[in-house]
Amino acid sequence: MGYEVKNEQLRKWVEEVAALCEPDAIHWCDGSDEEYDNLCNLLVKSGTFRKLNEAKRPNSYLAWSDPSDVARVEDRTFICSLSKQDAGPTNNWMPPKEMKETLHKLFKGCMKGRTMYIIPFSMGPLGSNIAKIGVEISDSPYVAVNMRIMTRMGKAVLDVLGDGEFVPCLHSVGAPLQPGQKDVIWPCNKEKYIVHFPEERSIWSFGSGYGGNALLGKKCLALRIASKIAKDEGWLAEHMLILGIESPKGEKTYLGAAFPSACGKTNLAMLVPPASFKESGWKISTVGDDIAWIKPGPDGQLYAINPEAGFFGVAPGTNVKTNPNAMASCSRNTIFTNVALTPDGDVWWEGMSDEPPAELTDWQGNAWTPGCGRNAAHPNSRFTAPAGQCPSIDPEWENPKGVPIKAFVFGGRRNNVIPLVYQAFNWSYGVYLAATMGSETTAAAVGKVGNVRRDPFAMLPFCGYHMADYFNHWLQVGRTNPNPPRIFSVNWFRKDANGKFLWPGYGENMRVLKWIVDRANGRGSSTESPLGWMPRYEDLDWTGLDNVTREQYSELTSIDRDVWKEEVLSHEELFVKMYDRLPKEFLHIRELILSSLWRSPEHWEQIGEVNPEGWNE
Ligand code: O2Y
Ligand code: MN
Repeated sequence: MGYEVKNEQLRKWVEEVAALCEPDAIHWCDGSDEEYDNLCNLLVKSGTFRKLNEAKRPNSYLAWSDPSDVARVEDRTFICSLSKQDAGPTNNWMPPKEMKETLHKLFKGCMKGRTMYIIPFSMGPLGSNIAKIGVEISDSPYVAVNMRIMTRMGKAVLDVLGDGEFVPCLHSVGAPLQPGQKDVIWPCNKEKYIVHFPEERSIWSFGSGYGGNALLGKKCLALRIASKIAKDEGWLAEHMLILGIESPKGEKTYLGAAFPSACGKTNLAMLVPPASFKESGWKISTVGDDIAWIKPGPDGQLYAINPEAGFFGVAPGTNVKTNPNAMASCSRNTIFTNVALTPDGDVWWEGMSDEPPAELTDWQGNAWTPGCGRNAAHPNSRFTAPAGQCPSIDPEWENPKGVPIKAFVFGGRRNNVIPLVYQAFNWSYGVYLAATMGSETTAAAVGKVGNVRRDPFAMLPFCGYHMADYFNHWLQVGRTNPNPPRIFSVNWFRKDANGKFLWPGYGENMRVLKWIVDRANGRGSSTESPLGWMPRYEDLDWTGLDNVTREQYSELTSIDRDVWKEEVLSHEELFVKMYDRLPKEFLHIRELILSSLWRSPEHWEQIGEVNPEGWNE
């Protein structure tokens, strides 16, 4: 041990794990630059890492995983609460005792021939009262170096921990080495278990070395375990980016936004405003791209921190036009996983440039040329980059108190049905809209609700307890807060009858954000729709954008009453699964939406409302 460890419980746990896993050596990570360099050199020597061209990509490395270990394994992810009911119908469950027996058998001797790394880490700025400390024990040096980027990691964490409590996170790639056996470049096991014990607040992960399965601070601790802690303690652990928006007058508004994967979450977190907005002084800043921990502050407002210190971003599709800030973030000091290698020792992925390079080595180590019919990079290939390198990083991103949240935004990927943006009438309506968000799995016919994969709050794979209890928890947060953030729904992906996107997206989303900021601060014009408050065409700032016509906007914001009746009925498919714990509010809100959809055009004339763009037809 390179330093003294005062925490008795930690020393005892490490001894127990060592006795179970039988590693050849134990390395306590100190988090220093020297240690990081040594581990990267070790990974280069073992063939897991390739050092990239220092002139093009300073201090950066490329890893190629085993083709069977490329993503999170939801079907192997378990919430082992004491009672099955507490895990709920959307999580895999096994009795904790039975699961521990299975895991003990798998972990017995699983680190033979390997070094066991003790990785102390803080989720959140060191010492923040919102932060939590975990210790990951892993037999993967790849995990140790990624954790150094993704979290605050090392000896300083143990100094803050003292003899306090930590979340034990045990990880093994599940590939012991016999004496003299040569290692493979990406050790893993075909049997995988990602297991959470929410009452005990511990995590066991076996068999995978990849991303969310192995970097246990991220999805496992910061979402699944933290969501349970948050429910017990009265705060929120959310799958949300955190964004700052500064007006030309210097007013700063922060919002949290939740999107399922493949909805442009990283792009929104690092949005570059259109030229006309930049010229008039609007600025966007990034606090976090994936996870938010949100707690009521002494003034009753909700404050959010990003518990992470790095980005584990999807590479394909990222380029200097779609996300220049992400490109700058991974320009140096970055670990790339499963992207392609250029002949001059740099990286490439689909969508990085209009023209692919003439030749590459693909993510499986094979020669690749354009038109060969294969992807050069895996679709889930990643960059692990320090958040502090992001040009749009917010000056307050490491403020231990967090940033005050004025609005929550929820979005899915829907071809039709969901309008561009609307504001929920109140907190409970907002919780309902977030609970019913989702993405189409197949293209829906025009005027039809397609196959929608509901992903409540984008938390379906990440909620560490019963999803209906989670809805109730959100309702309770609203009840106990005198002025909760305003809640909005957005849909950047609506298409016309020819299948063409109606909204330009990317930086142009700023126009919608500006309206959201005004509404969240109690300003901004809108009109009432059956779903909530919506901007009319003239309520958005169109300066510098002339290719969204009034007619297009009308289509983007229309609410087809018949389709919406179908949509509301389809909410039922999610709700029946959890009917025994479903908030009673949801049934009433559903009825209210249905009754609003039934209101006649004459009604709107009577109450003197201006028709918004098309929803009343
Ligand atoms: O495939 C993985 O292991 C990573 S998944 C991931 C990574 C970064 C941010 N979000 C996600 C996600 O699945 O939501
Ligand atoms: Mn995510």
